[in-house]
Amino acid sequence: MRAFKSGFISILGRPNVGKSTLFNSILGDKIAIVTEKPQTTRNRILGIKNLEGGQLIFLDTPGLHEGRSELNRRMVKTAVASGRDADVLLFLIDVPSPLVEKDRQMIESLKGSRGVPFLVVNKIDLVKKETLLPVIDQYRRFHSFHQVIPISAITGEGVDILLDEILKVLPESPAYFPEDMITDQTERFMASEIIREKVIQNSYQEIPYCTAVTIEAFKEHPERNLVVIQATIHVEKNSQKKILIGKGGERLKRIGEAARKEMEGFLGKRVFLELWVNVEKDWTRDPAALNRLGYQ
Ligand SMILES: Nc1nc2c(ncn2[C@@H]2O[C@H](COP(=O)(O)OP(=O)(O)OP(=O)(O)O)[C@@H](O)[C@H]2O)c(=O)[nH]1
Ligand SMILES: [Mg+2]
Repeated sequence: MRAFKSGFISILGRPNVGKSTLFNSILGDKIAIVTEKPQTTRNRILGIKNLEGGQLIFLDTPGLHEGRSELNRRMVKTAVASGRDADVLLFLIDVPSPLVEKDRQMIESLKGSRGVPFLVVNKIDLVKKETLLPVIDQYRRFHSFHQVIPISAITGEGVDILLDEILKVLPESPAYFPEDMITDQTERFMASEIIREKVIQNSYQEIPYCTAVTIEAFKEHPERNLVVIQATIHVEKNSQKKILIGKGGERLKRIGEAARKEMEGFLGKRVFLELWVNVEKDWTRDPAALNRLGYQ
């Protein structure tokens, strides 16, 4: 019998390359939020994949970028820290729009890590196969990757090969987590993320980048198969609050309805969701406000 293996795999890359999409696709469940806009993920999110020969613990991370606010800095710090102790580093790139020089800096920032580096070439469903090789060559020139694996996180192409190759390099170890556990995220956190996803999907310009969500109450009523959730959406300015609420409260209502529907699917219960909008002046630059809003 082959020995059981376990280890931590950090998913790293520029914003919007498909890290969270890959994470969800591997776990077979929507754990991390995904949007078409960059800088969606802000925290490290852990997900557990059990295979016959081992336990793979994936860390989804915020995109590596150069934003100026304290929030941007904390996001990047979170990502880099999750790469430091990982056994495997998956550097994801977006093959239709490679950013070789910027990706080079990102890979440099993790050179001290002991993790086995993989180059994961994502979104191959969007390009012709013959365009892959020249891009891969450029990346190979500045870093020696253990493996280069083309995938499509959306269609699932290449993902099983990726899992097999990861398992090969993981250390022998018993499982770290119980077999029925899929994530370390609380239901409260996931509820707040679902609301943030709906805000991002229903807003424009700076709003997605200056929105945070906190859960004020999460009350279960098992006898009625109901959860009552009260949440606050924080923005930085009065003008943003007005836009978010919309004419006659129309936008906020749309966000609330989309969030409630998704929460009901994920909790398997009826959800009563109440949303407020609060102005937390310049919170993305204020360390104390960032701590309060969950970005320590
Ligand atoms: N066509 C195609 N689109 C993809 C693929 N993977 C991700 N996307 C899309 O790319 C966009 C960004 O995906 P995310 O998973 O949120 O990207 P991310 O790297 O987690 O982004 P941040 O959290 O902002 O750093 C979404 O619109 C996805 O649907 C893929 O393999 N093919
Ligand atoms: Mg993400």
